Parts: sequence; structure tokens; C-alpha cells
Amino acid sequence: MRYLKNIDPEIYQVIKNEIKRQEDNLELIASENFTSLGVLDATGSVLTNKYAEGYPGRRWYGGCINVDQAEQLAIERAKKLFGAEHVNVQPHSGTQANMAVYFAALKFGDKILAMDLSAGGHLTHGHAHNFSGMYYNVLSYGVNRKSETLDYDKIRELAKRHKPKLIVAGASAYPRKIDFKKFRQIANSVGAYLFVDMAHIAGLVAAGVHPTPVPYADFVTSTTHKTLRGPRGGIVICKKEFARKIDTEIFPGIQGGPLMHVIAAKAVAFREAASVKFRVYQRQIVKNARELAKALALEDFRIISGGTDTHLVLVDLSNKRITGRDASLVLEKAGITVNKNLIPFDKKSASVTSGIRLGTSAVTTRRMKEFHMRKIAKFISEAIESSDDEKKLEEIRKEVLVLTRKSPLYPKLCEDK
Ligand code: DSN
Repeated sequence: MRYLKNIDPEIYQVIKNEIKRQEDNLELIASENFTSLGVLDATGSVLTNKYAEGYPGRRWYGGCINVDQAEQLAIERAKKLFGAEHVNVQPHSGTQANMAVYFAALKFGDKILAMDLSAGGHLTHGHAHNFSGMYYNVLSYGVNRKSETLDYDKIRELAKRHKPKLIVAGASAYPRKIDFKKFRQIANSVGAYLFVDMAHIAGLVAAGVHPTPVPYADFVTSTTHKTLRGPRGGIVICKKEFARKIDTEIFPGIQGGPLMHVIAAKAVAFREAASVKFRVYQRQIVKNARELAKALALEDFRIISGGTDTHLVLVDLSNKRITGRDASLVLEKAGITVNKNLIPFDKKSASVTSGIRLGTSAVTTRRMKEFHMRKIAKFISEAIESSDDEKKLEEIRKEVLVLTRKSPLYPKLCEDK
């Protein structure tokens, strides 16, 4: 940041403070991660200067020779990584990727069947104040009250009764494996499209740690920055027959110029995700999540569905006499970053919640293992038990700092030249 320091000291300071925050705290937000320096390099490159509306080889602007190569590399690498027939790497976000799928497959007013937000679904799966809930006729499925896992018979029954045109599988707060083959069978039984939003688990899928939805779904979307550990952004994967439609919906349908610096960074991330090291990393994410769930259960936390198969642990705080909102504030004081989250059949509102959602992708990137998860569970328990004790929270924060200092993230970025 040697140029920024002189050009804009205020923004320089903001970024510096954020580097310190990321270095010092335990990042347990399940949708976040720390990219490699290679991804950061590409994201901060001169490719940000280039307009490239259109697609490689057919742009509306001259001078696209280099960005064409970047986009082609991103496409080819993503296709290989996920075994996909077609990939569009231009969506600026997961929401835009999802929007492109809805626009390609549906007419306004069509019926969709998707996971309820309170059961773990995403805003774009039909929330009333999201475009998906406003433009489509949304039916929701949830989880079984007892097992807190997907009830495929119930989903089949709902599909049979309501005949949706499209079924959405995938979630933002569901800790268990999703059976995409079963979803395909359900979709086939009513002639619906199957659309899988694999944003949370894309890294696990790339590494073969979670079964892939790609052979089963007509459309698969993902963000690139969660378990996949790339830059912020989205992708759409689809069968060849929908390729043209998806491309047209992304551009000119809902986006203008693609972010070529981000697309180059996506290419870097896809390359990294194809490595043996990445597979080892993804396996460790799941091992860590399981250990964290187990250790929290020993501290008398109720774990939704009794555990996890992924990077994500959903915790019910009802027996701890604290809401998700307050727990996240208390944990932040102790140097632990989480988000409040609805739990299945939550009696509290989405802004208060009875739960917190934890994820192990980011702490695993900083090389933490099961031993660290047991420590983290202890910190979380102590912090929540001492929610009114500022001194104790400060003590925990110091212990967190000892842990994070031992696993630095971006040591070179912190040097003040
Ligand atoms: N907002 C993301 C998450 O936290 O899960 C989903 O897009």
C-alpha cells in the first residue's frame, strides 16, 4: 500500500485497521474466508481499468485481448474443477448469479419451491423482500422438527401437491450433507427444473468432500469467496442447453461491464482449488467443524441437528439465556467474530434470533486444527457465561490474541514501511 499511504491516508488507515482486525480476531463467520496473496494481487490489478461487455472473442469494446485470456482461463478452470458443461464467471455476486437463473428458467409469477430462510435458506430463495419473493410464487420447505434435517418425503409431497416450475436446493445455514440425487428425482417427478445454490459448500464440492450437485442440477450457482476461498463474486454453472440463455441473462440482461480484475482473481482461485493442498485444506475444514461442534456440545451448547457434515455449525442458545444478537456482540468483545442466525422453528425474530452460526473455513486457512477448535469452544463458552463481565471478556480477548498471533495470516501486508 505504499502509494495509497501518500495518496489517501484515511483509506490507507481503514485498510490497515482491517488487516489488524482480520489478523487479531478469530473469524468464525461461515461465509467468510481469507484469500491467497495471488487472489489479492489479481483483484488489485490494472484489469480493473478495462471495459469488456460481452464475452471472450465477442466484446463490445476494443483492447480486450488480455482480459479475454483471463476470462477464458477462468471459464476453462471452473469447468474442469466442477466437471461442468458450461460456466459463466461474470456474476458480480451470488445474488446476481441466482437472479440470472430465475430469469433464464422462469416467467414472473411462476411457482418455485425453496428452503425457508428460518430453516437455513437464503434471501434469494424466496424471501418476501427479495426480488425472488416479489416476482415469483414461492413455496417453502423446511427441516424435520425432530431431526432438524431435510425431510425428502415432505419435499416430494409438497412438490407433488404444488407442481413448482423450479426447485431450489442449497442453503446458507444448513450443516448437513444435501442429497442432490434425491432432489433430482423429486424434480423429475413433477417436471421441474432443479437449481442448486452451492455457495456455502463450493470448496467442499471442488475437493470432493461434499457430493457434487453438478451432474444432477440444470443450474448450479455459487459465490467464489466462501469455502472456495476466491475473490468476492459469483458463477453460474449450467447444462449446455441453457448456456446461451444464462449468458444473455447475465449480459445484457442484468449486468453491464464485467469486473475483469475479479474474474482474473476467480481464475487464480480455481487454479488453487484444483491442487492437492486445497483438498487437504477442505478435509481439515470439516474435521475442524466436527471438533468444534463436539467441543461446544461438551460445554452444554445444543448443536442443531446434533453435529455437522460441512464447514458450518449452527448453535441453539436457548438454554444459555442469551439471544443470538447479544451473543454475537459479546463474542466480538472477546475477539471472536460470528453472526446471529435463526434456528429451525425459531420463536425469535430474524434481527434477534436464538442462534449463532459458526464456520471453520477461515480459521482453517490460518492453519488451525482440532486442538484449536477445542480452545475456541472454551473461549465461546466462557465469554457467553461472562457476558456482563467486561474484565473477563478482555482476558479472553488477550488469550484469543495469543492464538491468532501464532497463526499469522498476511504478515507481509502488516509491515509498515
Ligand atoms: N450472506 C451470505 C451468508 O452469510 O451466508 C449468503 O450470501
